[in-house]
Amino acid sequence: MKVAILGTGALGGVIAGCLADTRAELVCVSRGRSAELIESGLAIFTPEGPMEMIPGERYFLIDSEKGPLEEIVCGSCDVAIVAGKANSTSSLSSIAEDILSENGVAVSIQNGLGHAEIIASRVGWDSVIGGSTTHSAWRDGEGSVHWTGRGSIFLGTMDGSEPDPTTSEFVSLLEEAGLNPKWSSDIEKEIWRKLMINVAINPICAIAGVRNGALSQIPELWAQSLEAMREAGSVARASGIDLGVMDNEEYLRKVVTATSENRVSMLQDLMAGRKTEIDFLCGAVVSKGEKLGIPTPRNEVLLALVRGIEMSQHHE
Ligand code: KPL
Repeated sequence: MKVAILGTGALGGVIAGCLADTRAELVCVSRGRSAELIESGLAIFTPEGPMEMIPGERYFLIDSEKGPLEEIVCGSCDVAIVAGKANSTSSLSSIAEDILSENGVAVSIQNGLGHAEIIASRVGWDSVIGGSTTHSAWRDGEGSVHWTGRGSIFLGTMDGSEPDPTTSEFVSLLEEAGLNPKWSSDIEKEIWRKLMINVAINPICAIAGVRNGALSQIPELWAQSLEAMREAGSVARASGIDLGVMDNEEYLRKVVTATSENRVSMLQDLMAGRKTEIDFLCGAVVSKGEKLGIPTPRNEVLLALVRGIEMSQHHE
């Protein structure tokens, strides 16, 4: 099976590194300086400590800034995993369109809402599966990937149907790679559950400039997080998502405890002067809330503040 990782950053790097230990053929897509950094190999620090080095010969590297895809990879991949930042989904979807074989499937494991729709607009709904992940990772300035927490990769068809043969083989491959895949008959629920965590943790830790663990040490921050999460849950339910019985506080505490030493991805983006994923997180909650008549004042404030910080860093 040939798998393309579109956006070989922190999480994409974890996936590439784990798949490198399987029989999969790998194509890694990265951009500019990030591509240069992994040209000769990809270093991954596992959650348990030891570092694994994946030699550059183990994958076919594409620098997406260097013009059109090489003929040799066009139409050749069985799976395209969209793992880049939320803002790159459109450009990565067009690569997915070119790189996938006829029966190939594309899956987004990114944070936020709306990725499946963007990907489907390029490859068609029949070739899209939904995804979400609870693995956590960050990448340092030398391009090394630090896998900070083992989690799962949730996958599921958008209409809840059974997986096709390519998708089933892909799930087995992720299992073999130790990435702990979980098939879900309600993938939208998993995407929303992850969104609820992201709106609770990402903007607040990014604005305060603290590691995730600070949320449980500062009661005032904890209260803001829970409120942002509650609003997202109300919007999810009003959108028809069956979240089931969910104890927000218990769920948030579990994730914050497991990732207490993490600098949330939004904080890393701000520290590096990059645009954040705020529009796909609080922005998505606010706009869906507006359409459904559900007030989301906490998400509105967080959206405004993060946009303000982005502007202060001279982003257009
Ligand atoms: O998804 C994450 C992120 O940093 O974007 C969490 C789960 C909050 C871990 O830091």
